[in-house]
Amino acid sequence: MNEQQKQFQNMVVYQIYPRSFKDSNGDGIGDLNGIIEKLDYIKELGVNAIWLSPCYKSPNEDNGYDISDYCDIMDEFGTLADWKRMIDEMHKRDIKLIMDFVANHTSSEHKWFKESRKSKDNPYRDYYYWADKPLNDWKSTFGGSAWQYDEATDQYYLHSFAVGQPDLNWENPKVREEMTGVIDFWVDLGVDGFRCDVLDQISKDFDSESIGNGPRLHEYIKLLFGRPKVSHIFTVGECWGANADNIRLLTGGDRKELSTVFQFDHILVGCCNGCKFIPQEFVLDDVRDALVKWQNIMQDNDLLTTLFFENHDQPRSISKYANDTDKRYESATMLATMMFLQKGIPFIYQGQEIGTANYCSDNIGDFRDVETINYYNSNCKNVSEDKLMKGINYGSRDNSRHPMSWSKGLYGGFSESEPWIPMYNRYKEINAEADINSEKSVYNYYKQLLALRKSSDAFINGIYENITDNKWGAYIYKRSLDNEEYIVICNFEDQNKINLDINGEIVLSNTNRSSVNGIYSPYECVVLKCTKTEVDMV
Ligand code: TEU
Ligand code: CA
Repeated sequence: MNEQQKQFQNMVVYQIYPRSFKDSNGDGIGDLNGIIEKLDYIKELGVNAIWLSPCYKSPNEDNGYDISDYCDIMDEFGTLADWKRMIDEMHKRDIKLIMDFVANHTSSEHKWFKESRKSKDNPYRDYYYWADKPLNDWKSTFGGSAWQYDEATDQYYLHSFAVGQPDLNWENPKVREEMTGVIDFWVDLGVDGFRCDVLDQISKDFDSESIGNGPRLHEYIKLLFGRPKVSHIFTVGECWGANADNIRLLTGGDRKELSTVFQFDHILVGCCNGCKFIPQEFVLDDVRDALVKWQNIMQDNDLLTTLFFENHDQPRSISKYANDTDKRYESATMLATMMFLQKGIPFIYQGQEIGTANYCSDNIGDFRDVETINYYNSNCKNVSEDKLMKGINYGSRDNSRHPMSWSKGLYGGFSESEPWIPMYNRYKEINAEADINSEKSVYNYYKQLLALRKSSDAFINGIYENITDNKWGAYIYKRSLDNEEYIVICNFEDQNKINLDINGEIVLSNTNRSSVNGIYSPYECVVLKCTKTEVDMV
């Protein structure tokens, strides 16, 4: 880690999916002024940075991840003037703004692509990949071939995602220049960092089986972020292809590439062959093992890592990993404790802090996500409706995209008119107002948890050590620095007997536990500040 990465360890990030966060003008769509209204709510939680999913001009085939103008704001979200007020209001509260940077593809409505598709000799032709025939059998993440036939010039173009998201050709120096220009545009306006969408896909090897990790990846990343002008910003790469071998190249303190990346091994647990719509039996021990593995890799290599369970592409964590009914509070608080006291930067996704669960519907008409709808359409002939909808309810990205529920009022206080996607179906029971005023408040627990994390450098700079040993059904780890030592004990679903030979003081618990030893109830967790740590488990 370089000095800057060490500083970034103090960040706590809250992700906003603007379309579904807060509508300020009653059109059923969240917007930038809505975000401003809720900054105090976010600040109060103990957050000091916001990752904003794309808010640029877009026809919304993929809710803003298909950008038609990188340097302007989506009409439905507001104006550049609104955006400037928003970043000012954030900075006033010492909250950093991390924008989403989509470098791999544009919208097919972007002027570059509109030009590009016109003729083979158009000056923008080489901004994208065109070929007489598909160059390989790559599949689009959203189903079907990644090559789309285009009549105008009788050629195919590459799209790793939706048909309306053509991949940019980074081999073209003009593309590289345009994209560094985009970064500079926002940095000049005061942006503090970028979350970089599928960044490891920008360099391609057409002979390889996978779309990512091409031969010029590091050169391109360095070009974007290794420049002195942007050396102060925070960058986190969405790099599905990051592994133990290349992680140091991407995030090493001397590399001038990324501050950090997201790790997905724990997210892929429970997905059959990586498919989010096909549930696979798992136990939380599998999730723990994935976390332990990456905590160790990152610590051993002195790299900065990220900590998250949720984002706008994933189902709600309590529904997938724990219990979203009678143990909802315990599940939400235990998962948070397990994740966010590890070493790395916490990322909280809107609604997670009030224990929001998955959305359930047996009607495909209630879904909006292009990935979900494509999956439904390509499987509805072969798979029974019941089974298909079960899979969709399990894994759909729309699980996390329903409007944030602020109150039990009309449309959950999100909007005064019908939202663009059905209102979250449990909003009367699960909403910010009810949660904050409840005795078992997930939000208030998050506040305590983040305050605890901030109170001791042991949680930030300290050493991480997994001490679960051979015990199943639990995750027990230690964070220590100099003379300070904390033990985090998270129990999974069963009644579990845990005995530790430790003297200490309970500094956080999601029950009213008075002794660290003994039987743990389902999803119970405890943080102990201790003096002696000889662990002896029964
Ligand atoms: O996602 C990339 C990606 O491959 C997955 O996270 C994807 O969401 C898919 O569901 C995997 O099954 C990023 C963005 O986070 C996502 O929202 C965009 O749709 C995608 O890139 C294209 O920009
Ligand atoms: Ca609106």
